[in-house]
Amino acid sequence: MNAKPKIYIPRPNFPQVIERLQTHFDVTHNQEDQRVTQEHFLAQASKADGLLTTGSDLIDLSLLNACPRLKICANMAVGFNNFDLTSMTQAGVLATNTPDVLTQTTADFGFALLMACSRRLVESEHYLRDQQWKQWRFDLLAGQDVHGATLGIIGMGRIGQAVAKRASKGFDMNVLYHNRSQLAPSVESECGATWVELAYLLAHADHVMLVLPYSPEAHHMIGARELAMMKPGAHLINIARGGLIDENALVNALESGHLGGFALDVFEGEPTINPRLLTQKRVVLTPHIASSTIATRLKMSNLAADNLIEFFAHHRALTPLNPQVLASVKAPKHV
Ligand code: 8YV
Repeated sequence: MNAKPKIYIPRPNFPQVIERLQTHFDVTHNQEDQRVTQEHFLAQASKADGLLTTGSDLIDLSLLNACPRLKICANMAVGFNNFDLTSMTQAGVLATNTPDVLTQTTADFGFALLMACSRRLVESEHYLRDQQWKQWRFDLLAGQDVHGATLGIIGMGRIGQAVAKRASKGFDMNVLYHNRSQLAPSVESECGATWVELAYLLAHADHVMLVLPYSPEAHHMIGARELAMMKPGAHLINIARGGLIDENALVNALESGHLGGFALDVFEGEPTINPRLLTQKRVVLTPHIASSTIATRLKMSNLAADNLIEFFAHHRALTPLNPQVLASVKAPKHV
């Protein structure tokens, strides 16, 4: 009888999912709320047949070279910019992600950030807790309306579309979007959204939300130039990836009074935060939790686990990113 395949899970995960994986695999996992060192990660990964990764576990050529027995990386994330997909495909390593299951939860959170920053929710709460509230004032912590305003969505995949529906149907917003490809007219009308050039979107939106995947080409796609093109007083919300925004230019745009505020769930060097962000008032900063409800994170975890189980049992996957690997390599021996 073949030994069970070895799976390494470098970050805490649902005990019930780990138990499920343990019935199929020899599992090594880290349940500490402390990121393992890169040396430890490499040492464990090099002994593994499969990894259950998160969006911040880098799978690049040097890791692949150090891990010749690795056959699959199941990302517990829809985004996969942590994967060097070309090198993984060349090395015959299957990559999978967790699309769909997090769409609505993530769109809810994008909306929560939009509401929170345009209505100065966090700042108001601090004001009250700091006992600064003296009396009713006509302009006390006055914000910007969300209903009826123009929302510009950059990136119009599943999550962007879910945000657009909330905005157009629930908040009567005028929704503009920019995406590499224009959606089919039927989908556009379902979302109540209109495709425009990026420059037009930046110049006309009261609130701009980033919902596009990160790629090196999109690095700092929102920099000083783009921020200057935004409407005075506009808000910027990022639920995609930190590297899309030049954070120093963003703080400059707020400090100059040009931007009304911003809300970020993702950061360029996360979990390390640019200290200039932390001193700003009209901002909302959250620790990459847009998909974090127990129900949704459990679905993500189970989908990643299902990809591992299906791969080792039947040489297939539910949500493969490089399915050509399945066609070109031999079935794993551990069936
Ligand atoms: C993940 C995300 O929680 O799915 C994504 O791409 O950004 C989040 O939902 C995060 O990447 C950890 O894997």
